[in-house]
Amino acid sequence: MNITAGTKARKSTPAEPETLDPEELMSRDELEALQLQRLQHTVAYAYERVPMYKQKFDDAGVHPSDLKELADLGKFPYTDKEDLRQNYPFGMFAVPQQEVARIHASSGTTGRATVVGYTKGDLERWETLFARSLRASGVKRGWKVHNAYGYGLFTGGLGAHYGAEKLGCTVIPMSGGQTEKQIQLIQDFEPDAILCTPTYLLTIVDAMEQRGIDPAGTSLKVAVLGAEPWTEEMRHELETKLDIDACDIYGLSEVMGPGVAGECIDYKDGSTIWEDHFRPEIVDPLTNTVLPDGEPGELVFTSLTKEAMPVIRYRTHDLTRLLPGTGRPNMRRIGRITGRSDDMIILRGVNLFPTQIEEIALRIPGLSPHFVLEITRPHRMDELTVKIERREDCSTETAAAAAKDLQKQIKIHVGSSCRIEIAEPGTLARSSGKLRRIYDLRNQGA
Ligand code: DLL
Repeated sequence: MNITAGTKARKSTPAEPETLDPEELMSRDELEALQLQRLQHTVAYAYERVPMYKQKFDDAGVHPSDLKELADLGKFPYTDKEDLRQNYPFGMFAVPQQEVARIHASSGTTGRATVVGYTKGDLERWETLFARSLRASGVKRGWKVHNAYGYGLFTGGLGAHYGAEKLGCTVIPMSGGQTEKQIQLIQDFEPDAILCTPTYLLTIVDAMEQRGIDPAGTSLKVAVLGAEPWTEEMRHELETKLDIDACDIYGLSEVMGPGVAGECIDYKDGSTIWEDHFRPEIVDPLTNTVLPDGEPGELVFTSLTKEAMPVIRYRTHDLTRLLPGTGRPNMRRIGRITGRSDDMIILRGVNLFPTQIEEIALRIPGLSPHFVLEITRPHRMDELTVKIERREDCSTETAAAAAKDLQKQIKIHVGSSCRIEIAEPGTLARSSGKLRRIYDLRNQGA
C-alpha cells in the first residue's frame, strides 16, 4: 500500500525549534537521567501514599529502593483497570481530597466507572502537554480552534480546551454532537483547526456534503484527531475531503487524558510519547514479559510526574509498537494502535480488528468509511457480517462488485470468511464521538 498523506500544499508548518519545551530538545541520555530520577520519586511516592501499591509491591517482594536503573521497573507489578474499579471511587488517590482540583471518569462498556483525579499541578502539566501536542501537529498560537471533543467527565473536551488555551489559541468550546450547529459555526467563525474524533469528523464531512457544502472549502487547516483507533486510509480520506493536515493525538484518562503522545505534522508517522512525563513499555499480553522496541504488544505506562493519581505500569490494553524518535529524536513514538486487546474479534480462531477492515475497505473504490461489524451465531458457528455503505457516486452494480472484492481481500489479508452487506448511503449510524464498530449479537439468539 502506498498512501501518501497530504496530497496538497500544506496549510501549516512544523513548530519552530525555539518554541519547543527544553525537554523536547534534550539528548536521550539527559532524558533517561530525568526519567530515572522521576521514576524513583514516583514509585516511592505511590508506595507511601496509596495502600494498593504498598500491598502489591509487598506481595511481589519489591521495594522502591530496588529501582536503581530504568530496567528495574520490570520488577514491579502491573496495574490494571480492575485495580481502579476495586478502589472506586477515590482509593487510588495519593493526596487528600482537598488537594484534588478536578475529577474525570470514563464509563467503559461494563461495570463501574473508572475515576481519575488531578491536583492543580497535574492540570498545569496536562495543559502543557496538550499544548505541546497541538504545537507538534502544526497548530499555532493565535489560531481559532473548534473543539468538538465531548465536554464533561470524558477527558477529551476539557483536556483539549485548556491545552488550546495554553498554546494561546482562541477556543470555540462546541463539544460533540449537534452536527448542524457544528457546520454553522465552522462556516461562521472560520476556525483554523478542529479537534475531535476521526469518525466524528467524518460525520461532519458527510453532513456538509449532504447540504451541498464543499468540505474542502472551509477555513480549516489542521485536524488533531484521537480517542479511537484510525488508519492511514482514514487519514487520507479526511485530508483529501477537507483539504487539511490530519494528525493523531493519543491518551487515556487513567494515565492523564489526551496528550500523552502527539503527532508531528512534518512526519505523520505516529504519535511521539512525551517521555519526560511517561515511561512506556511494550509487553506480551499473554506472557506479561517486556518486549524489545519494535515488537508488537500491549502498551504499558508509568507516570513520572503525576501527583493526585500516580500510575505504575498501567496496562492500557492498546496494541501497538514502540518506534525510534523522529520529529523529537530523544522520545519514542507509538505506531498506529491496531485496536484494544479487549476489542479483538476472535472469529473461528482468527483474530480481527475493525481497523483491518477499515484499511481494506477504504482502498476499494465505491466503498465508504461507514461500516459496522456484526457477529452472530446462526448455526453454532460464529459469523461475521460487514455492513458497509456504498459511496453516493457508486452504482448498485459497481457496489456489488466492490462487495465481492472486499470479501476476497478480507479472506486474503485477515484470513476470515465473512458476509458483506452493502447499505445505502446515510443509513448506518453516524458517530458523535467514539464510534462503536462492533455489534456482538451472539447472545441475542441471532
Ligand atoms: O479517549 C482520551 C483522548 C481524548 C485521547 C481525546 C485523544 C483525544 P479514554 O476515554 O480513557 O480517553 O479512552 C482511552 O481510547 O486506551 C485507546 O484505546 C483509545 N485511544 C485514545 N486515543 C487514541 C488514538 C481518551 N489516537 C482509550 N488512537 C485508549 C487509537 C486511541 N486509540
